[in-house]
Amino acid sequence: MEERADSSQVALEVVDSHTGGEPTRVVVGGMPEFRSRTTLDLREELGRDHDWIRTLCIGEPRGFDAVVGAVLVDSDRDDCEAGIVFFNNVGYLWGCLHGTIGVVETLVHLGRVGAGEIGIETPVGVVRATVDGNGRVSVRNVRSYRSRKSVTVEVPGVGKVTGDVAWGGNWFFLVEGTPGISIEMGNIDALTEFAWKTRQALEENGIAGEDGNEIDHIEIFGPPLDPKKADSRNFVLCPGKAYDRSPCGTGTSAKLACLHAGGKLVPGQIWRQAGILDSVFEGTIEIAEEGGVFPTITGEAFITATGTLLSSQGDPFPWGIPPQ
Ligand code: PYC
Repeated sequence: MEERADSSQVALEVVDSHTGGEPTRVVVGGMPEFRSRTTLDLREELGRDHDWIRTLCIGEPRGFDAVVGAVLVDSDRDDCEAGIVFFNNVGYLWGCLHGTIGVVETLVHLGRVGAGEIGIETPVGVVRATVDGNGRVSVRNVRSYRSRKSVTVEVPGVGKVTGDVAWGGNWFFLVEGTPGISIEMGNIDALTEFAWKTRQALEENGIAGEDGNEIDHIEIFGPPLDPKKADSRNFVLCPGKAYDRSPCGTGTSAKLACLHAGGKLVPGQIWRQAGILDSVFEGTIEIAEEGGVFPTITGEAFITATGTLLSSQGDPFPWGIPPQ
C-alpha cells in the first residue's frame, strides 16, 4: 500500500537535463528513507510505496509525458558509485541509457564525479559510464541480444508487420520501415499510431520478451537524413505513448544486438544511430560469451534546470494530474 508523504512536507531536489533532446529529471534529494538494498528491490518499493515521487516528477503541471525520471541513490556494491531506478509517465523502466547519460552529467554538474569511469547499479545489472571531459559520456550497457528474428504479426488496420524482438535493457520490437510513413517529425502522429497498434497486436498475440515481460518499446528504422552523419534514423515509441526525442540508448543497444546477430556489425565498427530529431548516438560492441553483445553507447547531455519540486497546501493536484 502506497505511503503518501504529507504533501506540505514535499521538497524533492531535482536536476533536469536532456540527452539528444530527450529529457531526464534526476531526483537527488528530499526522498524518503528507502528500505531496499538493491536497485531491483527499490524499483518494486518505489512502485508499491512511493509512487508519488514518479507522479509528482512526471505528471503535469510539473512535468510532461516525455520526461524520464530517475531516483539516484548510493549503491551497496563495491564496484558502483551510484544506483538508479528510472520511471516514466506510466511506470518503471528496466534500464535507460539516454537517462544514464543524463544522470552522469548530473553527477558531474554536482561535482560528485569528474573525468573517468564509474559503475552504476541498475535493476538489470551494472552499467559502466566513462566521462571523457569533453562533454561526452559513454555507457557500457548490460548484455543485449536478439531473442527472435523476423516475427510477423497481423496489426488491425495496418496489415502484417514483421520485426525482430531484442533486449537492450528494455524489450524492443524492431521494424525496418513502415509502408508510406517516413521517419520524420511531420509524421509523428502516424508513426505513433502505427507503433501503438503494433505494440497492442504483439500483446494480443502473446508475443513477449524471452523472460515473459511485455515488449513495451517499438522501434522503427529508416534511412538517415545525412549518410555522412548517421547510418540509420529511428523512431521509438516508449511505454506511455510518448516518443523518444533521442535515438534511445537501450533501443540502439537492441539494434546493435540485431545487427551483430545478422552478421552486419563486428567489434571495432561504429554504428551511428540518429533519432527523430537527428541527434546521434554512437554505438560499438563487445562480444558476450553467453551470446549477444555488450554495447557501449556514446552521447552527450546538457543540464537544463536545477530546482526543488514542491506541493503547496491546498493544491488540488498535490501529486500531479493523473493520466486521462
Ligand atoms: O535511452 O534507453 C533510452 C530510453 C529508454 C526510454 C527512453 N529512453
